[in-house]
This record gives sequence, C-alpha cells and structure tokens, in this order.
Amino acid sequence: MSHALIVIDMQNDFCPGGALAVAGGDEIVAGINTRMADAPCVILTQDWHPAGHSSFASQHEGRAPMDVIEAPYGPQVLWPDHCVQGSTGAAFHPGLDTTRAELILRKGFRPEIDSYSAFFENDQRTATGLEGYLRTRGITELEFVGLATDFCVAWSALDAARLGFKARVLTELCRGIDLDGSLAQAVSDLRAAGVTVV
Ligand code: VGL
Ligand code: ZN
Repeated sequence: MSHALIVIDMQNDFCPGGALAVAGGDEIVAGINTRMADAPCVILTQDWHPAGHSSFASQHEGRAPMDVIEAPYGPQVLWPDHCVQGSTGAAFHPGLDTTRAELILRKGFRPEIDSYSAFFENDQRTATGLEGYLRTRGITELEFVGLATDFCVAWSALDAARLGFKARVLTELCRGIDLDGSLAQAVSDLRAAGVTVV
C-alpha cells in the first residue's frame, strides 16, 4: 500500500497577479513544500493549454470569462486565457520546490477539450495516463493539494475515488475559485464519493 502526494496546478496564472488568480493561491506554497518534503512520492500537475484553447472565452464570439457553454462533451466554463504553453503564467510558482517531483503531468493540451482532472479530460473518457502510472508503481493511496479546490483538485479526487484509489483532499493546502457555490458543491460531491476531506 503505497502513497503519493499529488500537487495540482501550482502555477503563476492561478496565483494572485495571474490571469486566473485564485484568492490566496500563493499562501499555500510554503505548506505544500513542507508536505512534499515528507511524501514518499510527489507528482505535480501543470495546466498546459495551446494558445487559442477552446476553454478560453476569447475564442467564443460574444462570450465573457465565467460564462458556461455547452461543449460537445458537456457544460464548459469559459476562462480567461491562462496557462498558455511555455508562458510565465504556465510556469510553477517560483516559491514551489519542485525538486522532489517524480512525475510532472501536463494536461489540457488538446485544443478542443479542457482537462480539469489529472486522470481524464472533461469528456471523462480520454485518459491522461496517470492511472496506469500509479497502478504500475503500486500506488493505491493519494493525497491532493493545490489549485483550485472546486475544479482541478475536486475533479481529480473524484476520478481517483471512482477508479478505486483511496483519496484524500487536504483543504488547508488548497484554495478555491467558488463560482456560484461551486466550492460547497465540490466538498459535498467529494464526501459523497467517499473522498476524505480534511
Ligand atoms: C483550473 C480552470 C481552468 C484549475 C484549470 O486548475 O482548477 N481551473 N483551468
Ligand atoms: Zn485551464
């Protein structure tokens, strides 16, 4: 029974001053560094969109950030342009100590589909490969921290539970976007799915 810490999207664009800033996103950097120092396996995810990604409001005539559209794979929130591949916004927060990361998993690189979860893109079918990586390493227990609680952290932990991993979200090392109550909804969805939320 092996365990991994999965650090979700601790990137400049999700921190204050970034394109899709999550309030207090930078406050959790030091605590995550401490947690990584003690973890047996560390995995980082990185939101990694091509310019002109379909999740950007800028690509949809007459739409504004935070509007919700019906994409071919279901409802999709439209975001400000963020985490464009190779940009400073897509880089990890400069205070994040990435030295112990054994895997850096990039997601959201397909132009036509967004990917909140570290396991599946938003069609909930296209795999990122993380499940196979964890299984072949014999990792069965996952702890999630990072940004944003109600999107990429929640979707990742929900998929983890669905796939049969023992999953835990450490909320003090997460911060949320909270769009129309999405934070409270995420916590109740996580608990209902059997994810431990502490
Ligand atoms: C995220 C919105 C768009 C996240 C990523 O990391 O939670 N949210 N892309
Ligand atoms: Zn994104």
